[in-house]
Amino acid sequence: MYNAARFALSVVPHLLGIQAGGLSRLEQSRADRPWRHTRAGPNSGLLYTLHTIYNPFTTSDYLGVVTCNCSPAAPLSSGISASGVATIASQERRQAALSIFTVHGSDQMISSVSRLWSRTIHASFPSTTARLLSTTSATRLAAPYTTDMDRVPTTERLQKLRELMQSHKVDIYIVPSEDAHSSEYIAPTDARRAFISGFSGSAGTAVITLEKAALATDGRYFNQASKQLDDNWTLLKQGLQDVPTWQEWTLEQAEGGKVVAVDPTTITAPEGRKLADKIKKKGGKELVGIAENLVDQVWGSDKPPRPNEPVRVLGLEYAGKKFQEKIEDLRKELEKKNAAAFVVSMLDEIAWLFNLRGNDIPYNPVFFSYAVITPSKATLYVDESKLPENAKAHLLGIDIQPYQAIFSDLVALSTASSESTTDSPFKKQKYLVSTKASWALSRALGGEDKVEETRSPIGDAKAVKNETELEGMRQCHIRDGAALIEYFAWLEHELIEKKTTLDEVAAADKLESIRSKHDRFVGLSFDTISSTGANAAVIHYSPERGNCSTIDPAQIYLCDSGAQYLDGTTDTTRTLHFGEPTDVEKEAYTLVLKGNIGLEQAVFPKGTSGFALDTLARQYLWQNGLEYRHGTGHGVGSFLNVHEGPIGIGTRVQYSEVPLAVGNVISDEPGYYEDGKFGVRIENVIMVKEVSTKYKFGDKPYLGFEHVTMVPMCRKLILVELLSEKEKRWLNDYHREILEKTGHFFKEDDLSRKWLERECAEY
Ligand SMILES: [Mn+2]
Repeated sequence: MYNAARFALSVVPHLLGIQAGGLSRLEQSRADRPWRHTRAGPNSGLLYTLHTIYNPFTTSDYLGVVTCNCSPAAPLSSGISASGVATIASQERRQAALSIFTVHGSDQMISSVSRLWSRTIHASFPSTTARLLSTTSATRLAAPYTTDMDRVPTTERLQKLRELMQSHKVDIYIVPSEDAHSSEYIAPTDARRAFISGFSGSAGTAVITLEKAALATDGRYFNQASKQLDDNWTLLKQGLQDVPTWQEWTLEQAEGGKVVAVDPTTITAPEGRKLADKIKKKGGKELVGIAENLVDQVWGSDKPPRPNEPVRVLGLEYAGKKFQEKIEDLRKELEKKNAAAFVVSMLDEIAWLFNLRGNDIPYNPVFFSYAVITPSKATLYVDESKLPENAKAHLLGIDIQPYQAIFSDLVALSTASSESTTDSPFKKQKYLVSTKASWALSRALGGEDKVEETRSPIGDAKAVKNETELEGMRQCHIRDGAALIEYFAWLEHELIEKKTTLDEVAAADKLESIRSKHDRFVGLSFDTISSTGANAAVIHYSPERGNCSTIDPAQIYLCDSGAQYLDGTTDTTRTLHFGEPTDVEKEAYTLVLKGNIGLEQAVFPKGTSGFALDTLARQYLWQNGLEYRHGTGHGVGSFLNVHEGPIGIGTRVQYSEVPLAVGNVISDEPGYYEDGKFGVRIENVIMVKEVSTKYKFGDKPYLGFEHVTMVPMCRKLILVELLSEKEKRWLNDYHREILEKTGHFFKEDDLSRKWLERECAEY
């Protein structure tokens, strides 16, 4: 059990004045207790709801559920009494604290309870966002969750920021969304753009001048941003005609010799260079990097601390290759490039390289760190307090330095090499960094002359999975498939037989609880897309608790979800219908399915890239004048990030630069979307393997794919007459394989077994 959470379990009831007699024992098993279904006690007075949900990613062991029945009204410290239910739950990676209780007292008393709770929760789950969701009347108990779309007052924050800008002689300050590692997801402590602007969406850039403030975001977030931004902000709707990009807006503001500043850890070196050039060309003075983040200073003591979650060793039974060998391979790359060192900045690359996994960022099992690999030395920059004894033993021979020491060390390293004599072999050598490394790292190394930006050799090596990783992928997809089968069977039964009203989030919660019962489950690999009807047409739809739709059994339901297991990462999309689909829906689904099968059945010579294969997934849609506006596939990590480069299937130029290779794991996810009506996507994870062909022109290997996802296609949505004989055979074989591999999970589960057998029946 994870200590901080144990603290919470003991201290929260205490703070609330709840008697220990009301505490149930900790569940020992990984039970899927429906912790969100807490019931409130007698309703009188005000109902105060504090709902803390975050840290979907803690690797701490399951904590169980504690229910505190605090009725009749128990006295609280300052004369406030409360009755109701307080619950704290933690699944391996998803923790939550939820309390619904009636508080008798004044507004002031209630706000003091609120503060108490927030502080307690914060102290216990450092990477948890505790917030008061609503203070409302008891009659609203039926809908205890309110939305997270409130307007955030930023006047005071902006004023403080502008004072700091003036003291640094800065006219314009840029606040990107990124953390120091170009992570796709960030920890709450790095959510500076959200703090300063009030806009909490995942993508956007804030630009603050001494008089104005602008927030740029894309079409996914126009609605949310306009609700959350207060009057201090101009919303720059990116992608709309006549709306400047944030860069253009910054350049306009910088005219007349203004100084623009940014925290150089939050922007990549190429981006920093580009922007600096433009500022000078367009009449601004310069772009400066200020090492101390100004927003952090405004945020002050309210800023969540940097997560300090323990790092775990990923055993050889999962990693398949010793980290010492991976470092040796990397050194061969250094030698080829005549480089002095590789400075590793991407968190998933460090986790992969050292066979370690962390818990600092939602959905991504990574930990805050840097690494420097030279021909003779390997240094890992990570705070030692994160390393349990077995991790320290595992890292024997590796120099461990504090996380923040990277910058001064790089300055020292780079200075030492410039001062060495001309005959030094290091004289002409450059430091390799990935193109996604921060401007701060590049500056510490002495800038452009000293640094070579390259596609990361670690990224390339990581994308080619070894036999152990490939087998882990197969195995975790069988368990994950069983979870999805159980979920879809349950969902259909609830909606059709029991006529239960279920919203999109409640359904996603059930799916998570089913997944969490399976072996080696660690957490989700991204936020589940659970979408009904027209919502399925929103490609990046993310249902919001308390503000999402009720699943309509007469509409299409699209579910795109995935999980992290010790032996692999999953990502599966299935589109279902529980009633009578329309002809158009069936046709669209079948064309998407044909594309999915078409890509999977591709056979291609070694050297072919995902760029060249993209049309195979689109061909049947194109033949009917249809199309989808997203890529077809992305690399998938091994118990790492669900999106990983450098491979991909799509029309991005970079996909043409990296050929697919045996051992690559990639998604196959064509779709079709009709705005306002419905959406279809079918996603399997596939792995590149060598196949045998009748001939072998060019005397090179010919490659193909192996699917690992084990979830049937939706029978109701398939128009069999559109399938070729070969496709029908593929479908029958696939369904037979699913039955064989997942059947044993349902020996005592009639509901799931019957659903599975029905969906997998031969065509
Ligand atoms: Mn995907």
